[in-house]
Amino acid sequence: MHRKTFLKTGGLAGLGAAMSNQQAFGENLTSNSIDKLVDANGNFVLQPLPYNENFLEPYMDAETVHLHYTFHHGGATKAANNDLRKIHEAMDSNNLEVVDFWTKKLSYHLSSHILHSIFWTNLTNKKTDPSGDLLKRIEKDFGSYDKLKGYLAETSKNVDGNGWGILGYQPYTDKISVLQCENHEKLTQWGVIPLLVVDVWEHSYYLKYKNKRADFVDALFNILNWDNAAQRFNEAVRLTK
Ligand code: MN3
Repeated sequence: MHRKTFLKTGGLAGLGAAMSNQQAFGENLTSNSIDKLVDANGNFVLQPLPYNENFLEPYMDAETVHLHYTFHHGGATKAANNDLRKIHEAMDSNNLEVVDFWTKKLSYHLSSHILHSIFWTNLTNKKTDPSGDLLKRIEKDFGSYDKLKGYLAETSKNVDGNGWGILGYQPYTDKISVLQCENHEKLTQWGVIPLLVVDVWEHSYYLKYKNKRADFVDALFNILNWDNAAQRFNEAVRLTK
């Protein structure tokens, strides 16, 4: 790439990153308000980060964001496309011998793509608290925000191995639930729509927090975007009523 082109591209990228988190989140939604994770051809796509890589400093360092977004989330997105292609190839050639393997892989990689896409929009560079209908629902289902916070933090800190702490809306019971997800796809409840997700894979914190996962989870509460979670809650309720 010519230096001039590079500078121009870099400038445009900088401009894009200056958008507010809320704007970028809105632009990544389709008309029915579900995060847009595929292109017009049905291929999984990595949406741009809604901010600069250093936006979450000092709680989440720029290098971690760069590696996490580019190689872990980006890698899962590419792999999910490959898994789907392998499934279609197996069906086209009428050879279903290993189709279960690719189906399992797709569950893992697509779940990673979904959770990471939500994760980036769940973060911001200032302290926020739950508000509106989400706050009312937290108080109804968990007693108070402090109680939920303790529950979500403890659940996230204690995931066995790599995984996620998840606050989600369960439309079958019309309640919000906390899940302790292993890898990206295990220990779910069918139907739960994630509202706020805490990535406790080692790649999420090891550069800055080393082995102190609990410190990372506590720090993350300083940059959780509860406005985004509240917006997701409203949409989840609206879509499933
Ligand atoms: Mn991750």
